[in-house]
Amino acid sequence: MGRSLGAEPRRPALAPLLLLLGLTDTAKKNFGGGNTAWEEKTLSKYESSEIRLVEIIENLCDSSNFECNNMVEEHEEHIETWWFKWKKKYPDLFKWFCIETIEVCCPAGTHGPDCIACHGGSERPCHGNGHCDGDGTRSGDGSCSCKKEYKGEFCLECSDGYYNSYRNDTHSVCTACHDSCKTCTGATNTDCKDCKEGWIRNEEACVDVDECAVEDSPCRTDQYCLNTDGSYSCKACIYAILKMIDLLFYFSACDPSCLGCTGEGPSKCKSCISGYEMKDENCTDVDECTLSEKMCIRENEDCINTPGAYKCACSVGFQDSDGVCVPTVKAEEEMSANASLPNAHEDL
Ligand SMILES: [Ca+2]
Repeated sequence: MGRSLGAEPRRPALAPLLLLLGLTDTAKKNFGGGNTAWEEKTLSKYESSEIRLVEIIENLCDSSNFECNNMVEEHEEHIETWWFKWKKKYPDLFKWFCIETIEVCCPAGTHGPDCIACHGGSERPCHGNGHCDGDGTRSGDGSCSCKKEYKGEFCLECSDGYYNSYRNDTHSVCTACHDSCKTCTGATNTDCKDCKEGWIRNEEACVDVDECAVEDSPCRTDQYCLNTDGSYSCKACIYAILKMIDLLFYFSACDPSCLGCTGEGPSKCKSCISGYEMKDENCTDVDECTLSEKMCIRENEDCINTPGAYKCACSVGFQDSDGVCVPTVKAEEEMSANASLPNAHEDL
């Protein structure tokens, strides 16, 4: 006699089972009409059928679990015995087969040849905060590998960086400390026992170290220092804006005239390299040629301002000859030509 089924709620589950039996068409026909008697008959037959047994054996292990599949294959006759003889008395196949008959498994929370309790007890091995070595098998030593928040033989204590937010004899909950604490007794930065690197203790709490506030910036001169909680970073002074709109590219940079900067962009120079001066918060080229002190002192030479510097060069019509500006050959010719002409204006 098969078990009777609660027809209504179990009906949808019948479809895949009947498919297995190759009764798809019949199933469809009968499901619509709700032929319950037919269903029950088919199902009870199926429940104790060899097809069902094969299906159970096939699904006992994960297909990728080689060891488990091997074991099942090796002990297939046991399972058959259970199916035809012990199923009613011992409905839990896993328990009957793996734990009691072939003695490969142990009940959850126990381990070793005699299935003894894991550390912390079989009810909640490792107090629920770790994994018991050999849990559910005939091997292992029952010791605990704690989750990262926990430590100790029984996973009741908190790791560094965590504190007990709840604790009694059997339960322990460890919660992360504030970012600034290496170890702590509570959740905020006033509960730190030790500060983490990058943080320093003032009277009551661990506070961020401002690495950028020091005279000597930890960054290169073409970078500025950006303080962050627990650390700092060095950012490039130069910044670029790439605009793909209208295929225009804008490139803007903290000018090479910057000697260190306090932020991104050309207006954030700390000071200027020589040849530049700070004007309206920008490093601007100094026009040496307009300074009251004359830069180019030779005769017949001009001062030419350049970005960050200046040049002295012979005036038009003159050329450099051993450090002296002398009239060019062409100019000389013109001059002599002029000299040889009768002076038309002399009489005026
Ligand atoms: Ca910092």
